[in-house]
Amino acid sequence: MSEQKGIPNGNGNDYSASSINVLKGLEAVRKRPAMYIGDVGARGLHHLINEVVDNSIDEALAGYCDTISVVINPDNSVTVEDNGRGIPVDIHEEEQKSALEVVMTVLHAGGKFDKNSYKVSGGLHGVGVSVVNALSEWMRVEVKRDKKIYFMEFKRGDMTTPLKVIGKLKEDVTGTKVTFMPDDEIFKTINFKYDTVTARMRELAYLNRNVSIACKDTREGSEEEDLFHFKGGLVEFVAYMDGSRKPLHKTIYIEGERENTPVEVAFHYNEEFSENIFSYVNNINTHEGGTHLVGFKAALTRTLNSYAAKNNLLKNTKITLSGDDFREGLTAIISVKVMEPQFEGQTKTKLGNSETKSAVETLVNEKLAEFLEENPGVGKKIVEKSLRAAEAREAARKARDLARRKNALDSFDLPGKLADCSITDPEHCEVYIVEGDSAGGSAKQGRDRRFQAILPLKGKILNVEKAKLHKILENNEIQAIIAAMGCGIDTEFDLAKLRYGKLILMTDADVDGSHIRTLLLTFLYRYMKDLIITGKVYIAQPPLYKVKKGKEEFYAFDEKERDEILKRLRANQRKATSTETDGTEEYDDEGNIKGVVISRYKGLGEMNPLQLWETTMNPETRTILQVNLENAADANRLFEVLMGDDVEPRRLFIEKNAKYVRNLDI
Ligand code: 0RA
Repeated sequence: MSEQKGIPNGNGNDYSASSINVLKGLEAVRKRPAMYIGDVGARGLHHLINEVVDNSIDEALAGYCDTISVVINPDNSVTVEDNGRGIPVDIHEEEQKSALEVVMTVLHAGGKFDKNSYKVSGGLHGVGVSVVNALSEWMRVEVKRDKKIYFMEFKRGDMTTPLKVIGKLKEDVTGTKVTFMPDDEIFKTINFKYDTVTARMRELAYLNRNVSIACKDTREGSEEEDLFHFKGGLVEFVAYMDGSRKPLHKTIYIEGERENTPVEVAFHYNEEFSENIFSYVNNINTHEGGTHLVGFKAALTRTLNSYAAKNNLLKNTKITLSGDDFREGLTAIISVKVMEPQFEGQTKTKLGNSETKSAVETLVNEKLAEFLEENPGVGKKIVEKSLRAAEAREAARKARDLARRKNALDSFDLPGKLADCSITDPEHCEVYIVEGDSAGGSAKQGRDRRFQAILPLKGKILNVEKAKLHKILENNEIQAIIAAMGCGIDTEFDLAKLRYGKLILMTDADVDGSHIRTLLLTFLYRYMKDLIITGKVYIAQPPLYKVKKGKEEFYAFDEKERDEILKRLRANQRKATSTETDGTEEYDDEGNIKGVVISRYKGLGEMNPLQLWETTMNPETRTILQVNLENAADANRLFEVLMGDDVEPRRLFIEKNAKYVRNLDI
């Protein structure tokens, strides 16, 4: 997960009817980039790389490419190279231009060549390399084909060097090399983050075990490289997802094709309790699941239940095993290829194709039954684990009933310490979850009570990564959060019942604060994931420093801002002293301006209500960070690393990210 500033994405276009039809081709892309790549922030920027790589992956899926490299060059341009067939260079009949030029300059041209491929339509991916070309200050393409090296160059989508041959090859090697410089007229930032690039490349390498992907950052001072090639594919991916969680048995791997749909599934059970299923369609993570996920769950429940019955494993118990019981401690990856995927849902990441459900369901039913026959030991372990889950579920139900009787979980009975707002339309209100009673007090006094609610929390909440659901539900702080949000949790989660449009976490800018924030995020991630997926979770950014000179006060959110304020004050001072003639020494021994007091806020509680409002809560002036599920696989691992058993990976993570501490919020 990563964060983006909580300001609207895109480039502020208004879609007035008159301008829509006039624009054609790549000009349209430059006019409304957000329509093609989602936004013009960091996310959209990195999408450019993914778009080019997706084309290479398509070559790999077609069976022609097994090596891809992604290099961030010293000037921050990016080179993506593959050993596929190379983009065709012959004259394209319809357009009377070389195919290469068409692919680079006509929207969605890629698909025209190859109808039998698994292209993604509707989602963000699959818009074509021409979009990347349109949004690049320049782009150079080299194609190796017919023992020749062809070259072409573009500026902001326009061809500046027509097709030419720049070299001859002795051997019949083929491939495509694309280098592009993102256009800083379009993007808010053109600074690529190596970690964001590798997260996606690692994921692609796990999903496509025949492909090796090399990544390299060659920018001065940040040199790094990685090679991703996982011959075990999804089986290795499951292990990666699990981090230090211990599997109960060897990973089950199922592969096959039903109804023209290639299906691949890998899963195992671990000693923990959380359910971690990741589903992909054409290499795209379907956060919201869909028919492939439904098919998998149905097959799992059905096959395991009939296996348990057939082998008399439920003899001495009255318990019936539900689907949830069969998914406790399950880590699974489902990857399907769908020719014409239909995406639905809030974020267009939910697969709608009904034939995919039966494809996955039939294949998994069949192959899992076979596997269990051949591995009775594994079957027994899984059923036993599920029985324990069912018992715990029963205990959780009792705890929940108890809690409900205490009214803590009922949405109409709000927790006593919640200071609610007066407006009731969720769209227009927000809740601050605040660390500690004293900060809670300041926030209550400082807020705009019409639309801002405050929920103070006492101390730490439970680490949900390590606890069973019934224990979690007994925790007072968690009960208060659930009750205040009103939307339920887990299988009973209902976004429509959410009482606030924004959930803002406000913790101290110290180690404890960041720990509490991680605990809260872990809870939200595990039990109210849709809040994160739909972008409703934010992190408040209280200032770190106050600079005071006489009656004037300035707030700084980091060291850089603090130093800028000091510089400004110093310049003003100099101006003032040069016109005065008394020659008083205005600086102390360290060169600081006299009369300036810098204080570092240790906690939110140190700010008075007005200061808290001005710096952190006033929507007109505050900055809040939106929590995004950028890469589900890595977010999952991150929580495991931060909240799980192993100390060493946690230490390494914190060490590596120490310099970004203010952004450590996953
Ligand atoms: C159109 C047709 C063919 C391949 C490609 C495009 C292609 C595009 C990219 C972009 C990056 N790497 C790529 N590799 C291939 C089919 C070529 C044929 O039929 O020979």
